[in-house]
This record gives sequence, structure tokens and C-alpha cells, in this order.
Amino acid sequence: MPRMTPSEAFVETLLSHGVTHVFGIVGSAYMDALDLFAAAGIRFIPTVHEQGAGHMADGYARVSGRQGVCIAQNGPGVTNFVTSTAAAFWAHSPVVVVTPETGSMGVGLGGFQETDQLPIFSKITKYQGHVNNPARMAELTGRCFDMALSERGPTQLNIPRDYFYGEIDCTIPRPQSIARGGGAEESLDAAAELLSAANFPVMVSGGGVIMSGGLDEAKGLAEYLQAPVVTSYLHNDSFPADHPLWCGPLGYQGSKAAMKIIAQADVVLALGTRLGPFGTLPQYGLDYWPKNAKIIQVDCDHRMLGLVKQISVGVCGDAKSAARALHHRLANRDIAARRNAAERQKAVRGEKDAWEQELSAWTHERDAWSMEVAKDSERMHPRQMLRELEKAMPKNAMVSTDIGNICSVSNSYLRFNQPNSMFAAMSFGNCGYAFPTIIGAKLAEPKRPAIAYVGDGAWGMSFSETLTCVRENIPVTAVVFNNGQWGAEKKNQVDYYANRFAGVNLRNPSWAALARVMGAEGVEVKRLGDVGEALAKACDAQKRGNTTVLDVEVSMELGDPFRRDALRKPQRLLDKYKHTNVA
Ligand SMILES: Cc1ncc(C[n+]2csc(CCOP(=O)(O)OP(=O)(O)O)c2C)c(N)n1
Ligand SMILES: [Mg+2]
Repeated sequence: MPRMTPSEAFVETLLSHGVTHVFGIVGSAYMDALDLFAAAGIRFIPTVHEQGAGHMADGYARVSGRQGVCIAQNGPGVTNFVTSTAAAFWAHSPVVVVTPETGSMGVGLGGFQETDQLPIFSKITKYQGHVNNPARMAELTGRCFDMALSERGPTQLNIPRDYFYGEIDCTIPRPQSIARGGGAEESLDAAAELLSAANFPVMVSGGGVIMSGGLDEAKGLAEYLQAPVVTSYLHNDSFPADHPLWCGPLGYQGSKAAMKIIAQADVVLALGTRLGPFGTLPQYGLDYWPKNAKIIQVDCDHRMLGLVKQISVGVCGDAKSAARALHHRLANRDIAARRNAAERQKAVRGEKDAWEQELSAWTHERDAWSMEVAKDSERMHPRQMLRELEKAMPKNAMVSTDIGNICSVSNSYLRFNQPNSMFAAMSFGNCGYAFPTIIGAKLAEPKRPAIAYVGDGAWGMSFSETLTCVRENIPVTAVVFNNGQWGAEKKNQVDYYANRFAGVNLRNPSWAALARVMGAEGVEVKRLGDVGEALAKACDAQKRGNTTVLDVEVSMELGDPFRRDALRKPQRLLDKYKHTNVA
């Protein structure tokens, strides 16, 4: 075993796991390791805020399928990782969060920048490695990398800051990647049985299809069964939109065609999806989940099987291997759905055409409040603007989306033909996710156009990372939907609180001018006819290394709310508040 310092063991273990980029903000706690990064060929990306670094590691991980890494100063630097780690947890992103902590001889004394760092992350990581002895630096670093990939989520590597120093004898671990099979024989047999007898099978293609690299297998199986395919909430890139069997996304602001098709299913194959509760709520007044259908759910995490929806068969396996195994089992059988494929194809075409027409005619929101605020506005209707962006979208673009009303409405207008193209803020739903995430994605895939959709409220939280783009030469495009409000929350005050607006109106600077001050390009987009060209030019500028912020002026109108399921009109009990009741 060679003799080395723990810092060397740490950096050598990063290298053996293929790390080329680390995101973070400099801190004395890990300076001894940071000092080796350049010599090791690891690029350190200094960010404006640690949350940005965490999201960048997430975007990097999501597009590359490899671990993203972030690191920060003990105490405040590390607590700034909480939101990004929770977001990565719910996006199933393999992010290794490196958290140097108070020196081992000072723990509990209330020295400088001390906080107990393991409990804070215990519920938002898949694994926590605590280096309890410097001699275990390489071992635990390696384990955090392996666990992040195998458990599909963030892991924490907690290192007392004095443990970077000294001398140890150590072997550098190699990555341990263990293939997961498609599931147990019995469950695959039972699933094949249901699928062969199905008259109207529908596939839900989820994030697991992308993460397992199983798109071809999913496509092969869907084609063999001639099963329509709907994509799970915010995984619009989990099936190619140009495929005849594609019906679009389920969930909030998703595709009515997808909802109407799955409503007719007698067997649903949920492939690589946990069928999260938010992603399967009724939408547009359609309670589409087929309650009498037999549900086959494939997920690599057994804890997700049957958790949210009642299932008939649970397959604990990798989506790609499971699709292949099912296809194999069905190959020589009499498949009911192959005999009636024509009817189903017709149904799919009909629903898709109808939805496309409806969407094209849905040029603005039609509720009374939206009509009122848009009436005398010179500003663009958000839906028309989103359609223009859709038309101008470069073929191989990567798009991240934030949390907000317009970002959510964009769900219907984001279609992809290749996987690893959409990086929405997933179930954690934090404003400020999209912009740093696309910066990380761009580093992993520098040739692909990288675009973030962000509302103006969320932009206020995240625009500072424009400096990272400029300082580090990472060219991306931010499309800021400037409607002068925290729209998604204002919508609740419109629908439930009698238009009593509290904390939702925004006075913004010129985002374009601000971008220019920071050294990026900034463009004000005021006319519908300019949207497509502005996006095309901004994507082109990425080739020359330039980041562009498009400050897109849209009207205040608002689409359906996020949480119709969770809000109620106020009914107060105290006399002094009774005037706020809403009938
Ligand atoms: C970090 C965080 N804070 C608050 C919220 C609550 N929230 C959800 S959507 C939203 C409004 C988003 O406004 P904006 O980004 O301007 O987009 P718009 O809805 O106007 O399109 C807020 C405040 C959140 N999801 N995340
Ligand atoms: Mg807004």
C-alpha cells in the first residue's frame, strides 16, 4: 500500500471514479485537498452560492449519468447545500455532497462554524459516509460514489477538517458497479401474463427508463404490444415525441391526449416510475387514472412498489432489463393487443390530433381574472410565447424548468426526441432550481444547446449564477418569463382568497440590463414575432461562449393552479377576521 496524505487519498479516489469537475465555494476546511485539484486535472467550478453548486452537480449528474460532486466550507457553506441536496434526492440524482466539518478535537466546543452536519442531511441522502479516521478517507469516499449511483440519489461524505492532514497507507478503491437485473422470474412471468391478455395496454415511461439507458428496450416493447406510451410527470424526454405511439406527459399541465388514452387502459405497464402522487392527480377536470385497470409497476427501489397506486404486479428491477425480459417472454405468445392494434392506433391519433388542435386554439387563459389583466396589456400571452419557443427549439436542446405558473404550463409545449433533455425541478419543487442546473448540464454536454426556463420571481433567487457563467465561460441561455409577479402563488389568491394579494407582486429591474452589467448578453423580448429568433440567436451565441438572458415580457394571466387538491376557501371563526371569509 502506498503512503500518502488523506488529501491525496481523497483526490485519487475522485480520479479513480472519473471525476473531472467539482462545484463549490472555496473554504479553509478543505483547502489542502483543493490545492491538489489542478495538479490532478480536476476542474473546480467556483460558484456564487453553494446552493448553485449543488444544483450544478445535480444537472451534471442528470445529463451524464455519472456522479456530480459539490463541496463547501464547514458550517454555513454546508448548510447552504440543504435545498440542493433535497432537490437532488427527489430528482434521483447521484450527487456526492462533500461536507468538511469542524475539526475532530473541537467538536462540541462551539468554536467557529460548527454544526452537527450528519442529522441535517439524514433524510435527504441515500447514504452518509463519515470519515471517523483519516485512514478511511479513500474507502469512505469510494463508498459514497458507489452508493450515489446504485441508490440513485445524493450521498454525503462528511470529513472532519483535520483529517485531510497526516500520512496514511491506503489503496485507492475502483468504482464498484453492480448490474441490476430485470426482476424476479415469478414477477416477470405474472407481468407477461397480464400483458399478453391485455386488450388496451398502455405504458407509462418514467425517469427509470432514462436512468437505465433503456429507451430502445421500452420502445421495442411498446411497439411489439402496440401500446400507447405516456410519459410520467416531468419526464417528457422518456419517450420520443416523434414516435407514433407517444401520447405526451401525464400530470400537472400535461397532455389531455395522454390522460384520455390511459383512462381507457385495461393494463398499465408503469416502467421505471414511482407513480408519485403529485404526478398522477386529476387535471383539467379529468380524473384519468384507470381505477379498474391492472397495474404492473417496475421500479428498482422495492419501497416504491405499490406505495402510491394499488398494483397487481410489482417488479423490482432495472427498467431496461425488465423491458427486455418482458419482451423476451412475450415474443412467442399470442398477444391480444397485437390483434386489435389498428383500433388503438386510431384512438391514439384521434386524441393526439384533438389535443394539438385544442392547444393551438388555446392562445390565452380564459378565466375572468386572466381576461381582465390581459385585456389592455401590450404584453404577450404566455401560451403563445411558449408555442414560439417550442417551434424555435433546437433539435438536441437540453431544457431545465423551474417552479412557477408559466414553467408549469410549458409542460404541454416541451417535446423531446432524445433522452436526457429535460431537467425540471422535480418533486421537491424549489424555485431557483432551473438556472444552476442547466449550467451543470452544459459542462457535462458542452455541445448541446442549454436553456433554462425561469419565472421572474425564481430568477431573482438564481440570477447571480450568471456570474459563474461569465467567470467560468459556461455559455447557457436563460429565458426569464417576466410577468411581474410570483404568479403561481398569486393564482391561489385569485382562486381562493378573493384577489387579496399578499406578497405576490414584483417590481423588477431590467433583467436584460442586469445581465449586461454582469458581463452576459441581455435581450428584451417584447413581441411574439421576436421570440423564436431571440432563442435561436441566444443558442447560437453559446457556440461563441456567450451566455444570454432573454427578458421576455408576458402578461399577468395565469393557468390552472398547482394545488387545487390542497387549498380551501377561508372560513374564519374569530369575529375580527370574518370579513375575510370567501363563499
Ligand atoms: C424556494 C421556494 N420558495 C417558494 C416557493 C413557493 N412558490 C411556488 S411557485 C412560486 C411562484 C413562482 O413565481 P415566478 O418564478 O415568477 O413564476 P410564475 O409563477 O410567475 O410564472 C412560489 C413563490 C417554492 N416553490 N420554492
Ligand atoms: Mg413571475
